[in-house]
Amino acid sequence: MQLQEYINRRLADGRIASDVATIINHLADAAIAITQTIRVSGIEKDLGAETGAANADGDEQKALDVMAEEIIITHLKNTATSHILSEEQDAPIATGQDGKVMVAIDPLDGSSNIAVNVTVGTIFSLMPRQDAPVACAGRDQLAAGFFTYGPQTTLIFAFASDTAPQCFILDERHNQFIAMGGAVEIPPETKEYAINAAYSEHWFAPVREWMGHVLAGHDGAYGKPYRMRWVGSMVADAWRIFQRGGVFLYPGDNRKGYADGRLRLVYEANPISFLVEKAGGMAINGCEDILDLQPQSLHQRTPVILGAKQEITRLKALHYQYR
Ligand code: AHM
Ligand code: MG
Repeated sequence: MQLQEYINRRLADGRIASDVATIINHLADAAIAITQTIRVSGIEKDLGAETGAANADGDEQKALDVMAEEIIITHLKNTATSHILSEEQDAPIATGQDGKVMVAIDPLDGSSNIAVNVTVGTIFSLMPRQDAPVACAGRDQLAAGFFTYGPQTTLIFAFASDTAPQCFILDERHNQFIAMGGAVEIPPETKEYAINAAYSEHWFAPVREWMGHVLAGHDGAYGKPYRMRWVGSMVADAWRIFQRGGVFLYPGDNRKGYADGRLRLVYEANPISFLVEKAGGMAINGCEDILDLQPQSLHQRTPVILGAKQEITRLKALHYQYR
């Protein structure tokens, strides 16, 4: 089934509003344009080249960060999007449309992987328009999802009324997203984890203790050996978890400026946590569910610990223990 038909069916059964449907369709068109940019422009241009500018979080902007953001803004301008909140911008972009929806985007997640031809992606979150463009709590998102640009371009998203996310794959012969079969469900148990262990000397006690049990394998408290995977693009690590389970951690640590980790609540943690809960997993910052956090600022960071229920329950208990 094509994405368009899938969305039309949702519209027909009254489960989504037409402005939300249009925005998802335009985001899909933007992702097709970004895919083409990656496939073709990369031949003549270094997509991973630094532009010399930095984004709102102080990260160096790459050529593709800027191109992806421009493409998305162009595609959203003629929808019911009142404001675009971009990870790359200090302030919300008013589109001039009198719409009821705000869209938060991480135009290109995994920027550091552009130069090495590793999967990157676009994350999006649709929120009800607020008087001032302040982001809502994750639980109040209208829809959320992400695209990955890897060997294949894929999409996973869910509307608020959905009980599970739906996955699509881009047929590049016809520029159509086609639904992938099967329910997206994160199994409660796993033997696979993703964390950047290079920061282990800086971790706080709960993550340290959990990792100790994990690394002890058969002899550890969890009694099984684990595998480790870390792509360095959250979208790629998350996509893997939606396909075959696992857990992902970007916890806070005691490096300067990393008490709340690296990932942004509004642009990264909320949309992916929204999908994780719908897929039967859990997403926490330590003691709280990410979706319950009330954003205090657009660029605030949050520790992110998500995926298989059994492991996240263990991690939550450890965070309570050391609180
Ligand atoms: P970005 O949006 O600027 O690409 O940053 C977010 C990325 C995530 O995709 C990834 O999980 C993380 O940063 C990797 O950070 P680190 O290099 O510290 O492991
Ligand atoms: Mg990102």
